[in-house]
Amino acid sequence: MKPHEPSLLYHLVRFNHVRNKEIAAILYEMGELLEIRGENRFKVIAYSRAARAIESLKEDIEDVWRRGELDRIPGVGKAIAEKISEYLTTGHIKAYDDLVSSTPKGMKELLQLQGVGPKTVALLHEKLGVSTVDELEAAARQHRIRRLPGMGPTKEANILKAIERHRRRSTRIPLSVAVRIVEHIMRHLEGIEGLSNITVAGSYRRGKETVGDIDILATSSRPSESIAAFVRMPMVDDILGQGPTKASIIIEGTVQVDLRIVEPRSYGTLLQYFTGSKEHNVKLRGIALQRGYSLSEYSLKRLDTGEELFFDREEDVYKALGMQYIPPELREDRGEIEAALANRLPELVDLSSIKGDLHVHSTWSDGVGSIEEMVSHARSLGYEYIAITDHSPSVGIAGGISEERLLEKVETIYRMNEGLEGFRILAGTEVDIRADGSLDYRDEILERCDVVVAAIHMAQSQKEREINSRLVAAMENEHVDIIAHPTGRIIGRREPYRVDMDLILETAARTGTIMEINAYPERLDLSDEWARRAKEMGVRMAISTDAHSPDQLGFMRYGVTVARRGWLEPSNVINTLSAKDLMRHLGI
Ligand code: DGT
Ligand code: CA
Ligand code: CA
Repeated sequence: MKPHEPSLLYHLVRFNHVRNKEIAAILYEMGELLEIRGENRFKVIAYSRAARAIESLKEDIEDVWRRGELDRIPGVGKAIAEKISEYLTTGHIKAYDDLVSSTPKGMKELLQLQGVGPKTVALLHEKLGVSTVDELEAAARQHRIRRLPGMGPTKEANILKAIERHRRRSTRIPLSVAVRIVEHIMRHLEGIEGLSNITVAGSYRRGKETVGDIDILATSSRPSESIAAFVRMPMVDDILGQGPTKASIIIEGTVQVDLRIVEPRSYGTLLQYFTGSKEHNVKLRGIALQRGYSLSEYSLKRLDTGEELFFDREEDVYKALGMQYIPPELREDRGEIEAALANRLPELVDLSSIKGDLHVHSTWSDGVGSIEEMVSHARSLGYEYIAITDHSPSVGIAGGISEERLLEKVETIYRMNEGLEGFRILAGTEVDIRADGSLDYRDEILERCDVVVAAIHMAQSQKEREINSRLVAAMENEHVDIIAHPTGRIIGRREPYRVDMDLILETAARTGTIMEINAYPERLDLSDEWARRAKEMGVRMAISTDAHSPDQLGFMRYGVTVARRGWLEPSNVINTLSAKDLMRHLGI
């Protein structure tokens, strides 16, 4: 992550209260640690009460301290005032440091479990000697928890569930999994009476490659009934929280979905806010302040007159701030606000501008669709062409085909094209770049193909220098048109191979080699950031699905999302060309 740049807003809103927040956080934590350790209840309460008072203090605590009035803050007694004073003078509180160092680390982690508070942690520690999540799990499995005062079989089972969730909590889900879940939920939400304007916001709407949780906004004529119907949906595993206009549920074991029922008149600002990213929002609020407005999720308020403007459409929020509408995929604070203010946002590529797919497999290698089936599905998507690019022999596990078979395939495709009207099948290959940088087919064979896609599959653990020279050698081969999945990463499973991408993109620019944005959901390779760099370096890209079945041609949407997040315009993407222009470009 790039270093955080303090924005104007940060200074205006946060600066004055930074100390207050720090101190409140420490006091809260002291209260919890004391409670875990079974300390006197009044002492525990004193800390949380003081923390709350400081949190809601209107003025800077340092000013109060300079006036010597710390103990005049309601809830702050002499002992706590001394600790605050110690903090403001020395930067730390000895009693806090001692408390932290003498509390087993695992006990603080126990507090993060849903439904487990300091009192429970203290009880578990005192009665069962539990001080880590693992020990708690063992105790629950041995049914030692249900016998404790105030516990029981249900609470014990809930603890096990909370542990499971806690363990998987950091796992973000791939966008494609989120899409499947959202589509499933949507079918149910659409049937809930009174619920309308349902939009998924958050990282999902921005099209991030992985999604932490799913944030849904909607309006409703009967909010509490809508919420009740939401938490009753059949696929709900758990309800994390439920209020009159908001609920959080767990689906498929670990995926959190939040539904917020919002006011129609603020729908535009709310959608803007909950789409994020946080970094984008922070910068946008800074711009609003510069223009004399305070932007919140409810309204845009004039600072001088206090007049409040409401927006039911998100577009109007950006308009009121004097900038172009920013597509959600760009909202990462990577220069999009500056570009929108200067009226220089890119005209992003979209699915409707895609005219074909340049990397798909058929039953000739490891695909499950015949060429005819792939073609017929491609035509149903409105495409003008498709390149059938089966594997070469080195990739034996993927059914790579011999030179003879490839030539046979090329002939077959030529014949098929003769009977086709308004569609072109390109005879291609996904040729393996071998460990020594040579290609898996001889040049005279590659020459017979319309499209040559080259890729590394084997020997991926080589040193950077070796990987670089393999890719450069492939790009320098005059028959190679496209490099597939250029970094080799598999999301959540395999890091990119060691490769100098700047060198690779420079070579692509020099040799006119097209770089692939592989749309396969586990790949998304090039990533959004590399795609943007490639664009800046003048490299053209192909968005390709690597489909191994007809329905996987539908992965194109994920590739297009990556391209949009990489600021790509149609002219940066080769498969926005018509069949005629593409063939001219490829010299067919
Ligand atoms: P995720 O769920 O980790 O993939 O990422 P997001 O972006 O969906 O984040 P999430 O679910 O925590 O919050 C949804 C949006 O709400 C986020 O994109 C922006 C907004 N938001 C949340 N917390 C804050 C905040 O502290 N400040 C600001 N300005 N916006 C926030
Ligand atoms: Ca989210
Ligand atoms: Ca959320």
